[in-house]
Amino acid sequence: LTTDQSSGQKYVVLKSAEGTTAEIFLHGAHVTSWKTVSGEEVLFVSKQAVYKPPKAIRGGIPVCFPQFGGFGPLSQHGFARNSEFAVTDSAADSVTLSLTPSKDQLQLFPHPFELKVKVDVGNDVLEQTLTATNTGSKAFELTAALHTYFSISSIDKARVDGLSGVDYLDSLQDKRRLTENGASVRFGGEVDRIYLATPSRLEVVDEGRGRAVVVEKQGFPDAVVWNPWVDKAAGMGDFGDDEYKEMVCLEPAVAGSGPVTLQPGATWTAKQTLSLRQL
Ligand code: TA6
Repeated sequence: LTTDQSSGQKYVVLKSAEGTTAEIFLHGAHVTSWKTVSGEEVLFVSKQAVYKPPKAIRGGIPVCFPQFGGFGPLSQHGFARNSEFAVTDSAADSVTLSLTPSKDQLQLFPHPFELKVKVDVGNDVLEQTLTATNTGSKAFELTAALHTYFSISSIDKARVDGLSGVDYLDSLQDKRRLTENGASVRFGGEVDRIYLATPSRLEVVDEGRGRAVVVEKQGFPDAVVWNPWVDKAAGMGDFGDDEYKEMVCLEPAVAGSGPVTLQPGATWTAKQTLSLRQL
């Protein structure tokens, strides 16, 4: 465990045999860095990010649980991303973090659970697995997402591939349902869409860097695509006015397709595997 000097928060550093590294803060079980073997940072974190409660770290991979967005009774994106996790297992290239809701959180969400977040690094690969167990006596519904911020050379050179022909809910049009008719999703303004029942393999392509991040997901039927653009960027205190030009969010999610119902004693698991492909 390492302590971040400026925030005093603890984080874990992972390193694969080949030299791929990752950093995960106990606050929110939040991945804040994934660097390739050659030392290139793949994720985006705002220079104005706040690394401690009550803020979720602006960037990296916020764990949205037990709720994504407004899809449930809690405040935006649930409380896991603002909670301190415990390390329950660790190795040089792998860590498992665990959260059980506090008394206060159980006031808000009266369903006991255990959430495990496991992060593994391999040769230019990052794998992240969520496992939630209903430890209570009543079934409950959950929505979730891995709200991943990818670093991009410049937003006009970014695109998301794999969503052509897929329906989405447009959060900028009151969740109106539309169909993606472009070969790729590009960014010429604010984009905030929940793609439904999506393919398991998507790509965030950076034409400026000549490479794509391949996102392979299991257990997440939906995928959220987000760029705040100028006005929303200006409205976020923990995000630079120009930082929308250097990031794209692609978020494997359980959201618009409907919640998961977790029976007492049952376990839900979902994962994303991130890897790189040269163009
Ligand atoms: O990524 C989709 C989204 O729900 C957007 O609507 C925007 O609110 C974004 O998440 C960031 O949310 P946050 O609560 O982290 O500021």
